[in-house]
Amino acid sequence: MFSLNKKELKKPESGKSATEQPEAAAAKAKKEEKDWLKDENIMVYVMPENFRVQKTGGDNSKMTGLFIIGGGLFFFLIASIGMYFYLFKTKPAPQPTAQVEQPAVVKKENTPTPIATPASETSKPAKETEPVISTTTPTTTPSQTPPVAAAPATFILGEDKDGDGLTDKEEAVLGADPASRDSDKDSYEDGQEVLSGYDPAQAAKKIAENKKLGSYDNKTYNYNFLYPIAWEVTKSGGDDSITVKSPDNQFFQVIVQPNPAKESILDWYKKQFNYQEVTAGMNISGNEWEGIKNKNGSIVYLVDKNKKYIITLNYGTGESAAADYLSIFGIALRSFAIK
Ligand SMILES: [Ca+2]
Ligand SMILES: [Ca+2]
Repeated sequence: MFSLNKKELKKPESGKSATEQPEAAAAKAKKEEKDWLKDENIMVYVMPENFRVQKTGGDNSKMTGLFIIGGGLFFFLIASIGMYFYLFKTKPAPQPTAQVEQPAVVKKENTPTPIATPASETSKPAKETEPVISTTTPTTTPSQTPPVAAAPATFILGEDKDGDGLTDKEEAVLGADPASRDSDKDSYEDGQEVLSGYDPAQAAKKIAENKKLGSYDNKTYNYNFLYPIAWEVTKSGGDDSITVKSPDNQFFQVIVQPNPAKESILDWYKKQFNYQEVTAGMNISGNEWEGIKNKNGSIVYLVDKNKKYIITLNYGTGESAAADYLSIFGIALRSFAIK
């Protein structure tokens, strides 16, 4: 490019000095060329530089302004982000705390669960009022599960004039003396004799020998127990459910139901009544059976040795407010035997 320019610029010069000596002309041309080159260099070099300086100078001030604006914007942006994080990031922070409060609400729901534990403690009174087989209808058809109803935690015992542990009515049933604590004069009190398996009406005789008691035998389920022979025995639903009723409509019931899972009486009882604990005093055992009794001894759930059946024995006072035959029920229970 330069060489082309040189040639182009050289031509008019050489044209002008066509009359001059070729050498001098050449030298002059060379000098001119140099000058021109100088000029050209200056021109070429300086002009853009000035240009650039001016431009860059203008750009600098512009850039500074822009930089200030940009910086301001940047600062504003940072400040905005800061504000955002302060306002909204601290807000989501309360949100987690609100979520922490939600578990606190769950804790509040858990506090009802402790309330539910008092509720299970309120089921303790239900534990006191143990499920009882209906006391008013002794002739109900037996179902798989014995019909249950609330029973008083403690019975009001019938009158016991001589205070020997047997009610006047029980003494009458057994042929003992309601006015004597030791009816057969063998030095043992009537109530104690019954509890020990002895006849309070006959000295040195077992309770099974009492003339007013007989054995009820259930052929289907192979169990037997002592009961007052003067009382009426009725069956309802075959041999599954039998009722032994006193003349004044108090009664015992013996209800048999299958135990397909072959559960122990403890497992069955817990499942049946949702009881968390069975205290040692509730355990009872007899001839070929294990059972659980309620507090006042008016209900016993028992299982036979082979865990084939669950048998429920219960005593109901019927329409009577007083329990006149709890010791007679005790005789039946203690004598209850599975063959
Ligand atoms: Ca008595
Ligand atoms: Ca005696």
